[in-house]
Amino acid sequence: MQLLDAPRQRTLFDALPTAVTPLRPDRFALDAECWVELQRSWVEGADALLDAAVHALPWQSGRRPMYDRMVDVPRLTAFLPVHAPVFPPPVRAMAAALSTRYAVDFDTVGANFYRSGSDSVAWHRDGVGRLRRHPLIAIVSLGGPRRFALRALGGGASTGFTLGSGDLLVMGGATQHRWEHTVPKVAVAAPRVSLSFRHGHGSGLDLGRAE
Ligand SMILES: O=C(O)CCC(=O)C(=O)O
Repeated sequence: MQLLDAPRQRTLFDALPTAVTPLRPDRFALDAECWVELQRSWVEGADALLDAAVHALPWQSGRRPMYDRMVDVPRLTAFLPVHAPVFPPPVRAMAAALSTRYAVDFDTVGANFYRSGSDSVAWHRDGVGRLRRHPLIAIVSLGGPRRFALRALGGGASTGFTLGSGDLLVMGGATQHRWEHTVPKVAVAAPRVSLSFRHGHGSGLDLGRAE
């Protein structure tokens, strides 16, 4: 689904009051080799970026098999290289700051658009975890607050955070091998977009995602 044409995209992004603040996240150990880092309000002006992203990104709606029928993937998605012209300077500034801190080249962005509380992403590990020993995944949350939960592979109790607009969450260590994450459905939620920065993909965007 392409919501707006290119000139309109530029107009929206040109006026953005969005900026990243210094990167000083807090670290939370999930176990001896898996961790999450969190920085609240890393991005200033995140709600303006939400509006621009909702209107300008090339959102796609997916379908997937479930038992004997096809169902809609419960959110819209867009996968782009970080240098795609559709992204405004603040998104490239996020990638640059993350790449400097974590010493990897965050070169792609997977965006998810949760239109309401009915949209979600099921428990999954990112496919990149199968390709790399210790992949880093940095998620910037824009818009309405949503729970981001993690649990050890195989189930059991979950932990997590409610992510607000502008918050940054980074998963690292062996998390994509040993932990799953989800954004569950809720009764009511304001629109939210997440930007997941990944490294080492170039233009290859086959991330083996669960729905
Ligand atoms: O929207 C989020 O915070 C999670 C996104 C996610 O799990 C993913 O992109 O793999």
